Amino acid sequence: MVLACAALIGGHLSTRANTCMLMGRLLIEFSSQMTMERVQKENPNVTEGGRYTPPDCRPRWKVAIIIPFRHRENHLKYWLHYLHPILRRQKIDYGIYIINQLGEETFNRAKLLNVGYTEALKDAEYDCFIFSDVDLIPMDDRNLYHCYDQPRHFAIAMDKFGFRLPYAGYFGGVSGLSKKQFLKINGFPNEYWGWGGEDDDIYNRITLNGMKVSRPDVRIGRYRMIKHERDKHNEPNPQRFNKIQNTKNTMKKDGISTLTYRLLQFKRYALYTNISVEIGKPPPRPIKG
Ligand code: BGN
Repeated sequence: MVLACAALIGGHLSTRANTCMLMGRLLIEFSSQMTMERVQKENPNVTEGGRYTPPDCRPRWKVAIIIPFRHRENHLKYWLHYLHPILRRQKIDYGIYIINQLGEETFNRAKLLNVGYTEALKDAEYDCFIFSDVDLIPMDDRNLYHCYDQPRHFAIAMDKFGFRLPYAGYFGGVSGLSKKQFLKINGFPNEYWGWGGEDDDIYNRITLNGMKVSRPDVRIGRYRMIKHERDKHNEPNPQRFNKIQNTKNTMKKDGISTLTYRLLQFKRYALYTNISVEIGKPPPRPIKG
């Protein structure tokens, strides 16, 4: 008989169905040198493309983990080093997808996430999508990486914000939506070029469509962010203040239904699948005159 995978019951992991292997609070540090070879040796049961299915139970969700990416190879090593073992202990059925924006045009996080959703679905029948920045590592493995009744915000207590939500409507860093929830909001906006605001737009889409964000306990949703310099070609987007006021009008005409991009490479590595895409550039700003 195949058992259902453990679920959180009243804040505690059910150990009835299968042995609970979670550890709770974890020590996360980034000072030791990390190599892909080491991470590969540590994770022999992860299969080609960064896929894993628990051998001893039947998970409720099939989870695609989508990471928007450009020039962060070092962060990716730490992310894989920490996350593969955590996800395995959580008995998640998952695949890891790195969505790499080719070229040096302005970065567009939310559009890359839409690409990740689309490409992951071409690869397997996922019904749950977790969108994670590459520099965010959960500090507690009870923060379960699957989907919930409502869109989930995972990264609610980051070290850089003093382990608190920076504001009530914050939806950045790591979030997760079921396929149904994602389609209900027409996916994510494609028109946020540069840093900021796209996560607020996604939050607006969720509430405007009658859903509510679900979150873990603040003691469990803790994260460490890998420190880094500000990225090039990802300057704060000056239009973001205006744009987040207009989600109600823009969400129907800008989203997964209008996504266009050019797929240049789809390659399975041992610990992740790498998808390199061209996603274009911001439209020219009208000249005031
Ligand atoms: C907010 C940004 C988010 C970002 C958080 C945390 C904007 C929109 C105009 C207010 N939103 O201020 O995108 O995730 O800070 O850094 O800039």
